[in-house]
Amino acid sequence: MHMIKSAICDMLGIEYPVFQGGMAWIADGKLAAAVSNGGGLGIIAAGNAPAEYVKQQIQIARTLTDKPIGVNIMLLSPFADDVSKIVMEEEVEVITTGAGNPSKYIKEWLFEGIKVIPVVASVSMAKLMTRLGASALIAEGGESGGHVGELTTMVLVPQICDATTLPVIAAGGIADGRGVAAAFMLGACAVQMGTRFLSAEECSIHPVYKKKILKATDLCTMVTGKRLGHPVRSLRTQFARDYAKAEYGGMPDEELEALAAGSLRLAVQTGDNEKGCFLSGQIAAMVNKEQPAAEIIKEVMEEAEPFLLRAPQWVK
Ligand code: TUI
Repeated sequence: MHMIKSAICDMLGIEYPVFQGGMAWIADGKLAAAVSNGGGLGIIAAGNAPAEYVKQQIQIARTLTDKPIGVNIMLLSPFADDVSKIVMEEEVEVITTGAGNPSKYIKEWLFEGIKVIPVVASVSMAKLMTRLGASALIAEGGESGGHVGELTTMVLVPQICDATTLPVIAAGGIADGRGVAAAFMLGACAVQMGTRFLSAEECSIHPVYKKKILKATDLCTMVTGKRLGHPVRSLRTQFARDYAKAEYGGMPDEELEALAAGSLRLAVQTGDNEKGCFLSGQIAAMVNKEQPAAEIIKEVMEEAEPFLLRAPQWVK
Protein backbone atom coordinates (compact mmCIF):
# COMPACT_ATOMS: atom_id res chain seq x y z
CA MET A 1 0.00 0.00 0.00
CA HIS A 2 1.18 3.51 -0.80
CA MET A 3 1.49 6.14 1.82
CA ILE A 4 0.94 9.75 0.99
CA LYS A 5 3.62 11.68 2.82
CA SER A 6 4.56 15.28 2.39
CA ALA A 7 6.96 17.90 3.68
CA ILE A 8 4.70 18.53 6.65
CA CYS A 9 4.93 14.90 7.84
CA ASP A 10 8.72 15.11 7.98
CA MET A 11 8.69 18.54 9.61
CA LEU A 12 6.32 17.54 12.41
CA GLY A 13 7.04 13.83 12.73
CA ILE A 14 3.48 12.80 11.92
CA GLU A 15 2.31 9.90 9.77
CA TYR A 16 -0.56 11.48 7.82
CA PRO A 17 -0.76 15.06 6.49
CA VAL A 18 -3.95 15.73 8.44
CA PHE A 19 -4.50 18.39 11.13
CA GLN A 20 -7.52 18.54 13.38
CA GLY A 21 -8.82 22.10 13.61
CA GLY A 22 -8.48 23.98 16.89
CA MET A 23 -12.19 24.35 17.64
CA ALA A 24 -12.96 26.42 20.74
CA TRP A 25 -14.39 24.39 23.68
CA ILE A 26 -14.48 21.33 21.38
CA ALA A 27 -10.88 20.45 20.60
CA ASP A 28 -9.80 19.30 24.06
CA GLY A 29 -6.94 17.10 25.23
CA LYS A 30 -8.89 13.93 24.61
CA LEU A 31 -9.76 14.71 21.00
CA ALA A 32 -6.29 16.02 20.21
CA ALA A 33 -4.64 12.90 21.66
CA ALA A 34 -6.95 10.63 19.65
CA VAL A 35 -6.03 12.44 16.42
CA SER A 36 -2.31 12.37 17.20
CA ASN A 37 -2.52 8.68 18.09
CA GLY A 38 -4.24 8.18 14.74
CA GLY A 39 -1.18 9.61 12.99
CA GLY A 40 -2.47 13.14 12.36
CA LEU A 41 -1.79 16.33 14.31
CA GLY A 42 -4.17 16.79 17.23
CA ILE A 43 -4.65 20.42 18.23
CA ILE A 44 -6.03 21.72 21.52
CA ALA A 45 -8.05 24.91 21.15
CA ALA A 46 -7.41 27.70 23.61
CA GLY A 47 -10.39 29.68 22.32
CA ASN A 48 -11.45 32.22 24.94
CA ALA A 49 -10.50 29.95 27.84
CA PRO A 50 -8.11 30.91 30.65
CA ALA A 51 -4.53 29.62 30.44
CA GLU A 52 -5.13 27.18 33.32
CA TYR A 53 -7.74 25.34 31.23
CA VAL A 54 -5.29 25.05 28.35
CA LYS A 55 -2.60 23.72 30.68
CA GLN A 56 -4.97 21.05 31.98
CA GLN A 57 -5.91 19.97 28.47
CA ILE A 58 -2.24 19.74 27.44
CA GLN A 59 -1.56 17.55 30.46
CA ILE A 60 -4.57 15.34 29.68
CA ALA A 61 -3.31 14.92 26.12
CA ARG A 62 0.18 14.04 27.35
CA THR A 63 -1.22 11.20 29.48
CA LEU A 64 -3.02 9.82 26.42
CA THR A 65 -0.34 10.12 23.74
CA ASP A 66 3.39 10.48 23.30
CA LYS A 67 2.97 11.84 19.78
CA PRO A 68 3.37 15.55 18.90
CA ILE A 69 0.42 17.81 19.70
CA GLY A 70 -0.47 21.39 18.87
CA VAL A 71 -2.29 24.24 20.57
CA ASN A 72 -4.37 26.77 18.67
CA ILE A 73 -4.16 30.27 20.11
CA MET A 74 -7.18 32.41 19.32
CA LEU A 75 -5.72 35.88 19.10
CA LEU A 76 -8.90 37.74 20.03
CA SER A 77 -8.89 36.03 23.41
CA PRO A 78 -8.23 38.24 26.46
CA PHE A 79 -6.00 35.39 27.68
CA ALA A 80 -3.83 35.06 24.55
CA ASP A 81 -0.67 36.35 26.31
CA ASP A 82 -1.09 33.95 29.24
CA VAL A 83 -1.83 31.02 26.94
CA SER A 84 1.30 31.84 24.97
CA LYS A 85 3.41 31.47 28.13
CA ILE A 86 1.75 28.23 29.23
CA VAL A 87 2.22 26.66 25.84
CA MET A 88 5.96 27.43 25.95
CA GLU A 89 6.24 26.08 29.50
CA GLU A 90 4.46 22.87 28.53
CA GLU A 91 6.69 22.48 25.48
CA VAL A 92 4.01 21.71 22.93
CA GLU A 93 5.44 20.87 19.54
CA VAL A 94 3.21 23.09 17.38
CA ILE A 95 1.34 26.38 17.76
CA THR A 96 -1.35 27.38 15.30
CA THR A 97 -3.04 30.77 15.53
CA GLY A 98 -6.41 32.05 14.42
CA ALA A 99 -8.50 35.18 14.04
CA GLY A 100 -5.66 37.67 13.87
CA ASN A 101 -2.02 38.61 13.46
CA PRO A 102 0.48 36.70 15.68
CA SER A 103 3.55 38.79 14.73
CA LYS A 104 4.45 39.86 18.27
CA TYR A 105 4.75 36.26 19.49
CA ILE A 106 6.50 34.49 16.64
CA LYS A 107 10.14 35.12 17.60
CA GLU A 108 9.84 33.75 21.14
CA TRP A 109 7.86 30.71 20.03
CA LEU A 110 10.47 29.86 17.42
CA PHE A 111 13.24 30.48 19.97
CA GLU A 112 11.63 27.81 22.17
CA GLY A 113 11.86 25.38 19.28
CA ILE A 114 8.11 25.34 18.67
CA LYS A 115 6.80 25.03 15.12
CA VAL A 116 4.64 28.06 14.34
CA ILE A 117 1.79 27.65 11.87
CA PRO A 118 -0.51 30.69 11.58
CA VAL A 119 -3.87 30.66 9.85
CA VAL A 120 -3.76 33.21 7.06
CA ALA A 121 -6.80 34.45 5.18
CA SER A 122 -4.97 36.71 2.71
CA VAL A 123 -1.86 36.89 0.53
CA SER A 124 -0.44 39.88 2.43
CA MET A 125 -0.64 38.02 5.75
CA ALA A 126 0.99 34.97 4.12
CA LYS A 127 3.91 37.11 2.95
CA LEU A 128 4.32 38.74 6.35
CA MET A 129 4.27 35.39 8.18
CA THR A 130 6.80 33.98 5.73
CA ARG A 131 9.10 36.93 6.37
CA LEU A 132 8.79 36.50 10.14
CA GLY A 133 9.94 32.89 9.89
CA ALA A 134 6.72 30.89 10.32
CA SER A 135 7.21 27.13 9.88
CA ALA A 136 4.19 26.61 7.60
CA LEU A 137 0.87 28.32 6.84
CA ILE A 138 -2.74 27.24 7.12
CA ALA A 139 -4.82 28.69 4.28
CA GLU A 140 -8.37 28.60 5.58
CA GLY A 141 -11.22 29.46 3.24
CA GLY A 142 -14.60 30.83 4.27
CA GLU A 143 -16.31 27.43 3.91
CA SER A 144 -14.95 26.66 7.35
CA GLY A 145 -16.82 27.00 10.58
CA GLY A 146 -16.09 29.63 13.16
CA HIS A 147 -14.34 32.89 12.34
CA VAL A 148 -14.19 33.18 8.57
CA GLY A 149 -12.21 35.26 6.10
CA GLU A 150 -13.49 36.68 2.79
CA LEU A 151 -12.02 34.18 0.35
CA THR A 152 -13.00 30.60 -0.44
CA THR A 153 -10.59 27.68 -0.15
CA MET A 154 -10.54 27.22 -3.93
CA VAL A 155 -9.38 30.80 -4.45
CA LEU A 156 -7.20 31.25 -1.37
CA VAL A 157 -5.03 28.10 -1.42
CA PRO A 158 -3.35 28.52 -4.82
CA GLN A 159 -2.69 32.21 -4.16
CA ILE A 160 -1.11 31.46 -0.80
CA CYS A 161 0.97 28.70 -2.39
CA ASP A 162 2.24 31.17 -4.98
CA ALA A 163 3.01 33.77 -2.31
CA THR A 164 5.16 31.59 -0.05
CA THR A 165 7.89 28.98 -0.13
CA LEU A 166 6.52 27.43 3.08
CA PRO A 167 4.42 24.27 3.20
CA VAL A 168 0.71 25.15 3.00
CA ILE A 169 -2.05 23.34 4.87
CA ALA A 170 -5.47 23.80 3.26
CA ALA A 171 -8.56 24.21 5.43
CA GLY A 172 -12.22 25.00 4.95
CA GLY A 173 -14.71 22.69 3.25
CA ILE A 174 -12.57 19.56 3.39
CA ALA A 175 -14.08 16.42 4.93
CA ASP A 176 -13.27 13.50 2.65
CA GLY A 177 -10.67 12.08 0.28
CA ARG A 178 -11.89 14.10 -2.68
CA GLY A 179 -11.37 17.27 -0.68
CA VAL A 180 -7.87 16.20 0.32
CA ALA A 181 -6.98 15.39 -3.29
CA ALA A 182 -8.38 18.72 -4.49
CA ALA A 183 -6.41 20.60 -1.83
CA PHE A 184 -3.18 18.90 -2.92
CA MET A 185 -3.91 19.76 -6.56
CA LEU A 186 -4.17 23.42 -5.52
CA GLY A 187 -0.66 23.14 -4.10
CA ALA A 188 -1.30 22.29 -0.45
CA CYS A 189 0.71 19.50 1.16
CA ALA A 190 -1.66 18.82 4.06
CA VAL A 191 -5.20 19.53 5.16
CA GLN A 192 -6.88 20.69 8.33
CA MET A 193 -10.37 19.37 9.05
CA GLY A 194 -12.65 20.63 11.80
CA THR A 195 -16.24 19.70 11.06
CA ARG A 196 -15.35 16.12 10.13
CA PHE A 197 -13.81 15.61 13.57
CA LEU A 198 -17.01 16.78 15.27
CA SER A 199 -18.28 13.29 14.49
CA ALA A 200 -15.30 11.56 16.10
CA GLU A 201 -16.15 9.18 18.93
CA GLU A 202 -13.54 10.95 21.05
CA CYS A 203 -15.17 14.34 20.44
CA SER A 204 -17.01 15.22 23.65
CA ILE A 205 -19.56 17.75 22.34
CA HIS A 206 -23.12 17.48 23.63
CA PRO A 207 -25.10 14.69 21.86
CA VAL A 208 -27.54 17.31 20.53
CA TYR A 209 -24.62 19.10 18.80
CA LYS A 210 -23.33 15.88 17.27
CA LYS A 211 -26.77 14.92 16.04
CA LYS A 212 -27.25 18.35 14.43
CA ILE A 213 -23.99 17.88 12.50
CA LEU A 214 -24.85 14.34 11.41
CA LYS A 215 -28.28 15.53 10.16
CA ALA A 216 -27.15 18.78 8.53
CA THR A 217 -27.94 19.43 4.87
CA ASP A 218 -26.23 21.62 2.28
CA LEU A 219 -27.77 24.98 3.25
CA CYS A 220 -27.65 24.41 7.01
CA THR A 221 -25.00 27.00 7.90
CA MET A 222 -24.98 30.79 7.87
CA VAL A 223 -22.60 33.63 8.69
CA THR A 224 -23.38 36.13 11.41
CA GLY A 225 -21.32 38.78 13.16
CA LYS A 226 -20.19 40.78 10.11
CA ARG A 227 -21.38 44.05 11.64
CA LEU A 228 -18.94 43.76 14.56
CA GLY A 229 -16.11 42.79 12.23
CA HIS A 230 -15.84 39.13 13.21
CA PRO A 231 -17.99 37.02 10.91
CA VAL A 232 -18.62 33.52 12.26
CA ARG A 233 -20.15 30.51 10.47
CA SER A 234 -22.53 28.34 12.44
CA LEU A 235 -25.57 26.11 12.01
CA ARG A 236 -28.74 27.97 11.09
CA THR A 237 -30.45 27.47 14.45
CA GLN A 238 -32.99 29.59 16.29
CA PHE A 239 -30.12 31.41 18.00
CA ALA A 240 -28.33 32.17 14.72
CA ARG A 241 -31.53 33.55 13.19
CA ASP A 242 -32.27 35.65 16.28
CA TYR A 243 -28.72 37.01 16.21
CA ALA A 244 -28.95 37.90 12.51
CA LYS A 245 -32.26 39.66 13.12
CA ALA A 246 -30.76 41.68 15.97
CA GLU A 247 -27.66 42.44 13.92
CA TYR A 248 -29.61 43.86 11.01
CA GLY A 249 -32.34 45.31 13.23
CA GLY A 250 -30.05 47.91 14.79
CA MET A 251 -29.33 46.36 18.20
CA PRO A 252 -26.50 48.35 19.87
CA ASP A 253 -22.99 46.80 19.67
CA GLU A 254 -22.69 46.06 23.39
CA GLU A 255 -26.02 44.23 23.43
CA LEU A 256 -25.03 42.20 20.38
CA GLU A 257 -21.77 41.26 22.05
CA ALA A 258 -23.62 40.25 25.20
CA LEU A 259 -25.95 38.09 23.11
CA ALA A 260 -22.97 36.16 21.67
CA ALA A 261 -20.98 35.90 24.92
CA GLY A 262 -20.74 32.33 26.14
CA SER A 263 -22.82 30.98 23.27
CA LEU A 264 -20.12 28.65 21.89
CA ARG A 265 -19.56 27.00 25.23
CA LEU A 266 -23.29 26.67 25.82
CA ALA A 267 -23.79 24.82 22.53
CA VAL A 268 -20.91 22.46 23.24
CA GLN A 269 -21.77 21.72 26.87
CA THR A 270 -25.58 21.86 26.95
CA GLY A 271 -26.78 21.64 23.34
CA ASP A 272 -29.03 24.68 24.02
CA ASN A 273 -30.82 25.49 20.75
CA GLU A 274 -32.13 28.89 21.91
CA LYS A 275 -28.91 30.38 23.30
CA GLY A 276 -26.11 28.19 21.92
CA CYS A 277 -23.97 28.93 18.87
CA PHE A 278 -23.23 25.70 17.00
CA LEU A 279 -20.14 26.45 14.94
CA SER A 280 -19.96 24.35 11.79
CA GLY A 281 -18.37 24.39 8.37
CA GLN A 282 -20.40 24.21 5.16
CA ILE A 283 -19.29 20.61 4.70
CA ALA A 284 -21.40 19.38 7.66
CA ALA A 285 -23.88 17.89 5.17
CA MET A 286 -21.23 15.36 4.16
CA VAL A 287 -20.46 14.26 7.71
CA ASN A 288 -22.81 11.37 8.31
CA LYS A 289 -21.36 8.89 10.74
CA GLU A 290 -19.71 8.72 14.12
CA GLN A 291 -16.37 6.87 14.12
CA PRO A 292 -13.02 6.89 15.92
CA ALA A 293 -10.71 9.77 15.00
CA ALA A 294 -8.02 7.36 13.80
CA GLU A 295 -10.52 5.76 11.42
CA ILE A 296 -11.50 9.18 10.02
CA ILE A 297 -7.89 9.95 9.16
CA LYS A 298 -7.25 6.57 7.61
CA GLU A 299 -10.48 6.58 5.62
CA VAL A 300 -9.95 10.08 4.25
CA MET A 301 -6.36 9.36 3.19
CA GLU A 302 -7.28 6.03 1.60
CA GLU A 303 -9.97 7.81 -0.42
CA ALA A 304 -7.49 10.46 -1.52
CA GLU A 305 -4.75 8.07 -2.47
CA PRO A 306 -5.90 6.94 -5.94
CA PHE A 307 -6.17 10.60 -6.97
CA LEU A 308 -2.88 11.63 -5.42
CA LEU A 309 -0.92 8.82 -7.04
CA ARG A 310 -1.46 10.74 -10.26
CA ALA A 311 0.32 13.73 -8.73
CA PRO A 312 3.66 12.07 -8.05
CA GLN A 313 5.32 15.20 -6.69
CA TRP A 314 3.45 14.58 -3.44
CA VAL A 315 4.10 10.89 -3.06
CA LYS A 316 7.09 9.50 -1.24
O1 TUI B 1 -10.07 31.53 14.12
C1 TUI B 1 -10.68 30.74 13.46
N1 TUI B 1 -11.90 30.28 13.83
C2 TUI B 1 -12.58 30.70 14.97
S1 TUI B 1 -12.03 31.74 16.16
C3 TUI B 1 -13.48 31.62 16.97
S2 TUI B 1 -13.82 32.42 18.45
C4 TUI B 1 -14.34 33.98 18.00
N2 TUI B 1 -14.93 34.66 18.95
C5 TUI B 1 -15.37 35.90 18.71
C6 TUI B 1 -15.21 36.49 17.49
C7 TUI B 1 -14.62 35.79 16.52
C8 TUI B 1 -14.18 34.52 16.76
C9 TUI B 1 -14.31 30.82 16.31
N3 TUI B 1 -13.78 30.30 15.22
N4 TUI B 1 -10.18 30.25 12.31
C10 TUI B 1 -8.93 30.67 11.84
C11 TUI B 1 -9.05 31.90 11.02
N5 TUI B 1 -8.28 32.93 11.13
N6 TUI B 1 -9.94 32.14 10.04
C12 TUI B 1 -9.69 33.36 9.55
C13 TUI B 1 -8.62 33.84 10.25
C14 TUI B 1 -7.92 35.08 10.12
C15 TUI B 1 -8.58 36.24 9.81
C16 TUI B 1 -7.89 37.44 9.74
C17 TUI B 1 -6.55 35.11 10.36
C18 TUI B 1 -5.87 36.29 10.28
C19 TUI B 1 -6.53 37.42 9.98
O2 TUI B 1 -5.81 38.53 9.92
C20 TUI B 1 -6.48 39.73 10.21
C21 TUI B 1 -5.46 40.79 10.47
O3 TUI B 1 -5.12 40.99 11.64
O4 TUI B 1 -5.03 41.37 9.48
